[in-house]
Amino acid sequence: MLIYANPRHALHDGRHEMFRGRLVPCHETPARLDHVLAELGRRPVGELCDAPPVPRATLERVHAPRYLNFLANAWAEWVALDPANAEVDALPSTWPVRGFRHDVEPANFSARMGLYSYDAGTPLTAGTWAAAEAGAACAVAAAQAVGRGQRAAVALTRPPGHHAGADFFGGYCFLNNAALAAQSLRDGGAKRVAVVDVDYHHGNGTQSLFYGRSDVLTISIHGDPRTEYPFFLGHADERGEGDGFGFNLNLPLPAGTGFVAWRTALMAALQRVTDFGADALVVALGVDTYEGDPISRFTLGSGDYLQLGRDLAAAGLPTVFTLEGGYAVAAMGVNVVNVLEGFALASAA
Ligand code: OKP
Ligand code: ZN
Repeated sequence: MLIYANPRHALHDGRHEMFRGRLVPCHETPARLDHVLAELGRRPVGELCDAPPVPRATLERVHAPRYLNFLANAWAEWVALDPANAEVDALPSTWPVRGFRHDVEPANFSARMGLYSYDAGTPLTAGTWAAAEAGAACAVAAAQAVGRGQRAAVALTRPPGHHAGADFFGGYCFLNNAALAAQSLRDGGAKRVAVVDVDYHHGNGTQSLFYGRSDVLTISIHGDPRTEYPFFLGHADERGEGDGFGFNLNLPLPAGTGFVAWRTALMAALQRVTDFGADALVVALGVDTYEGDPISRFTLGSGDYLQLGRDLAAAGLPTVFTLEGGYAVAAMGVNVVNVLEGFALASAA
């Protein structure tokens, strides 16, 4: 198993997210990945590798050029508004909802923050673009390694990616690493790619990117959006559109769901992957399904992640992992490495 760890992840270090009318400390912190790296030091389940830079054209396979331009320049524009902004995170506060136009890009910076986002929980900071771009490079490198014949590769990165769409950020995500991996696998010759998103939150960005396509099957197991973030997508009746009809599967589960019921959903997901005839699998790996997660409400235990790894390996496919959520920071290392170790041991057997 090859592991591409984002060397620039800590450059994205948000101070605050908006929560119930207050700015509260960010849940999505550099310490999360540091704990995974520390646990990998204790249990080296794979080989650490460096990713080459990702070409702009590769990012444009998934993301809109004007969105990429905005992200790459946003911090400089924010500080140009007022030098004092260098000490403040940029957060959006106005959004073009139903009836507003999306085709005209405003000149106003705050307006563009709103055009290219969907929540106020995702601060843009001095190092956001550098961290996200280097993370995307890890996802693409992992996909290319698998395309060359590696059984598995990991993009060990943050910020996460599965909430980011073609031209929007949100849910702590800027560039959709899982989608970039899936598209890179396709561009490398895989005919059919499946994305299985096991993060607690629905992978709305990934779903939206492939919703009209039959070559990339998207599946997400997540907290029911009637009560759980991201609220406005992720229902079971979202099955795809046009050519993509039948190639999106949502498996929402109620808050409070434990591993037995969760694993039943996982088995349904993996059966669908098999029926689809996938050549490769992308796992959007969030461990915010953990019982101790501060913002999520499933009750998986640390040992359950070993079984998740074994179950994913049993699908028998070349597999790319991208790191998504997980906010019980101290348990994060054990939980993520358990998945990878379970996978590695089962795929070697
Ligand atoms: C990202 B990932 C109000 C709640 C907003 C956003 C959760 C993003 C989860 N602050 N929470 O899927 O783990
Ligand atoms: Zn999540």
